Amino acid sequence: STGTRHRITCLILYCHDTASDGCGGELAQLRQQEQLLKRQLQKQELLLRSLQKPCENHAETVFDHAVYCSQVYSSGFQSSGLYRIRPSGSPSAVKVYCDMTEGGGWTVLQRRVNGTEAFNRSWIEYKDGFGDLNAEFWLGNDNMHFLTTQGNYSVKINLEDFDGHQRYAEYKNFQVANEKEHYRLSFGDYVGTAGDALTGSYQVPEVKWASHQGMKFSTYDQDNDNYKGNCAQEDKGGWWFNKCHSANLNGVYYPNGHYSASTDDGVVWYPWRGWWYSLKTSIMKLRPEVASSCLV
Ligand SMILES: [Ca+2]
Repeated sequence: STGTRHRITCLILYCHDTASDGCGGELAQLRQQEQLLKRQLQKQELLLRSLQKPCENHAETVFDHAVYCSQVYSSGFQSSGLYRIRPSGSPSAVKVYCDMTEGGGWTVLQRRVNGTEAFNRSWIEYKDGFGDLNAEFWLGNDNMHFLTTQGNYSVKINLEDFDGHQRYAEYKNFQVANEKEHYRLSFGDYVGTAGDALTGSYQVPEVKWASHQGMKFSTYDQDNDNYKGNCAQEDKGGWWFNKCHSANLNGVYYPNGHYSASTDDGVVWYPWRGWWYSLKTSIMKLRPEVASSCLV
């Protein structure tokens, strides 16, 4: 880098003295090279710091060059935990939990593991996010919007029941629109073992009311669903309700799985365990589609 800087200085002087043609091109090329080296140096310094202090809290470091966790991962940070990244369009850096398992580089959007956090929250709470990033939380609808509009993202949903069985559902091109559009949800093709709850296509006649494709977000204090009543109020959590749902991962946390209630208000993924079983674990996480194929 010092060599490059020296050459730039020499060229500036030379060009100034001789007013020679063709200098501009070389100068621009060198400046580009200098920027590249600076970025590489920044990455190396971050990596070095992490190696020197493996227990350092990464959440104090802003990864300015990282707009999602997979970039943190490819910079050499391969332990799951808290990081500060800066998604494009986001007015400030965002503290996120990066899940570096399953190929690494997942930005976690939602986590339910034990029911300590209440999910029956207001519009503003879902907008900004709530909970503890190391435990149960919702990352926030604004953050989800900034993250998912940066490119093509896949969402992976990891589910577990109270018998320790695990299933997953993965959707391509997962996108959350902005607040003006009520955080409307859209997603592409499904792969997985838990069943395609989001399209509601497991039973054709139900698609009309059970699909979450294109649905707006609703909370108890903002009803944007297709139901005459208020799904979010009845099901006690914010979600992309239709009339009302075939998946509601923000429902009431029941500690024993099977439950009975006046309505299907549990942590539900219908095609796997039905409406009257509330799951033990739910994790929703994002990764850019291009990176996922490169990271394997
Ligand atoms: Ca309604």
